[in-house]
Amino acid sequence: MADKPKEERINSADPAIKAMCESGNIPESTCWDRSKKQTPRCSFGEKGICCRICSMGPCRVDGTKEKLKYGVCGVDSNTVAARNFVRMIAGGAAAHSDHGRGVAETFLAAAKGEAPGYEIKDQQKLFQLAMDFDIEIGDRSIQDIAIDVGTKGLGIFGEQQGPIPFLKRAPLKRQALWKEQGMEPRGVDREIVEIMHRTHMGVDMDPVNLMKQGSRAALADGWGGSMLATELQDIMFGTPVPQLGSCNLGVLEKDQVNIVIHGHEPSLSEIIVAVSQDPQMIEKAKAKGAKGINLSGICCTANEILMRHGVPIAGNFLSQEMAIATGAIEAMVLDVQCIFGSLPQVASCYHTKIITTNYRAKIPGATHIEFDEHDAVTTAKKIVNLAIDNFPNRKDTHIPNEQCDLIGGFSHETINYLLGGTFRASYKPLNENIINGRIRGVAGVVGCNTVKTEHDGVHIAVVKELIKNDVIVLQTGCSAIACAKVGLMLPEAAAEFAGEGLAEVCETVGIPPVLHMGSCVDNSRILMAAAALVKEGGLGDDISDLPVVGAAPEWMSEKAISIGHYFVASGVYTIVGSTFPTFGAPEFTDLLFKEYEKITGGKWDFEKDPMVMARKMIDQIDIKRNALGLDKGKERVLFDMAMRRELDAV
Ligand code: NFS
Repeated sequence: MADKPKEERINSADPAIKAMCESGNIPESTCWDRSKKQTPRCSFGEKGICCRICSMGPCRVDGTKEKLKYGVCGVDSNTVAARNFVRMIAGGAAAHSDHGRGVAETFLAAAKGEAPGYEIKDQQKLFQLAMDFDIEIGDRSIQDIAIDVGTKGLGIFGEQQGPIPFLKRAPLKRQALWKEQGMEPRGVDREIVEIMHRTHMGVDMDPVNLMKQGSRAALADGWGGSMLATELQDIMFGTPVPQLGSCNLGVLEKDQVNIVIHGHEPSLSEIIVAVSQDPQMIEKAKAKGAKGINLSGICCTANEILMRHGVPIAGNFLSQEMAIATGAIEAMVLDVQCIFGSLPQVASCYHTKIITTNYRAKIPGATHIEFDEHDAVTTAKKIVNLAIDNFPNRKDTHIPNEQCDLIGGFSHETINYLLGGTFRASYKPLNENIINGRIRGVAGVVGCNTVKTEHDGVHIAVVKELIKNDVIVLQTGCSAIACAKVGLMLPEAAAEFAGEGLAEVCETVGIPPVLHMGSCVDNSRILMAAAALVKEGGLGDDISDLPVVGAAPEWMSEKAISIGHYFVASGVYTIVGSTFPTFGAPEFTDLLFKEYEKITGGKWDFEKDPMVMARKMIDQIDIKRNALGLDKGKERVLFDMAMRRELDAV
């Protein structure tokens, strides 16, 4: 046990975690404790200039020190940092895309009638995707169309030639730029393999060339693997629509069987949602002394089931160990990604069962109940039964009261409908409000939590500052959960926190100033929103013309690097906090922070201080507004009859 008082060990702005710290009910060892034990960290590793690609190393390569200027094979720090960075992109793109592939496999099995429990919920979107894929619709059956869409979708991951079909969704100018720059991706599998090849010892040593490949892989993630995951999930599970949910550890119920789903793929959790509402299961829970079954989620699986079912969110990435310390969770069900290896160890002090479900993700000490999409209901029943049977083993519980309501479910389609109306869905009102300056710009604030900054604190501070300055914020991932915990995703937040212009628009439409757009693969929804803004007109003819910026203030995962880079490669200024993995290589960092803007119109940036980060984002928005001539303000012109006639003549 650390000698500091428990409450000082944990650096979090989360109101529920603060309450737990005050009452002293926190695990013996947490990620914050382990992080402290890891200090001081190797600065070469932190700055991206440690190379362990071959066994002649590891080499610490530092251009500022004569002795360490080159690795054994002769590469310098810029090559080392570039190779490490594109490998991070490969890791992140692989995680998103393998998730997408899993969904595509379930989708195809469902279409063939081989996966009971799944169905086609959004036919409209199925038709849309069929058109994107040049699949005939005619009077063919839904099943036949779905089989073709699933087969084509699955094939895209391994597409050898490219470009992948969704690139066509980007503005024409952007497509031309990618072509000209040699950045049009083929299937994501091929792009990732090529990264691993090029970064093998003795292959690609040119940072610019390496980054071209990094861009291709990131784009294959954003406009490929991730977008496919989002689209197929929407077709199978329903495209999200706004609905009320609640968020934070207070959603756990003292007198019910608590099942927490944690991870990223919604295929199993969708079925668990249904099974946990089965009257027989509820009866069984009652027979064990509980009043019912309460389902909640952590990380992006939580975002997925919130968006589609209003299932409450228990917390984000850094809440996972704390959730177990409430003593109120019968089963924590894991699928893939962002799961702490410590969970079985933390759970061993409580009665919580840690259940892994994916063949790709097993943890020593956890119970493994493998998910099979062909028999998902059986898997889900096993899990729910195990949780119910565990209820009598519960000892003292310490559930904090803190929870907050939120509105989730703002898909790209919803924004379209909400702003334009169901029968004239359009981004026009958003564009017009950006043009007239009520809305200054749009910021995507996304990504993880990290122990290196105050948990949630940076997200909240950045987002509050942005909306105060009339920037509407689109969110996904753990960043969305951070802001939901403090009420920023409620329509009332507009009056309380937003600037006058943004508040006016939000109040007119009835939306919060901060919109929850889903999980991290759903960052593809933000790409779609950006493309729609360009298409609507009046804001330039490419994504890089838009007053749109991106940020991942508390990033930690390789997925965040892949996302960040597909935004940069799509033309968006993207800023991150906490740390940046190339600082030991100034020239390579310059390529990402400066030169890239000349190549793609987007660039990376870094800032730890949330106020400065928000200011930099607003400045970027203003630069774009000025370039579009919006700084002069659009005069309101009252059209007389002659002017109208002139318009009609055009
Ligand atoms: Ni995104 Fe979502 Fe959270 Fe970060 Fe992890 S859960 S996929 S990687 S930590 S936002």
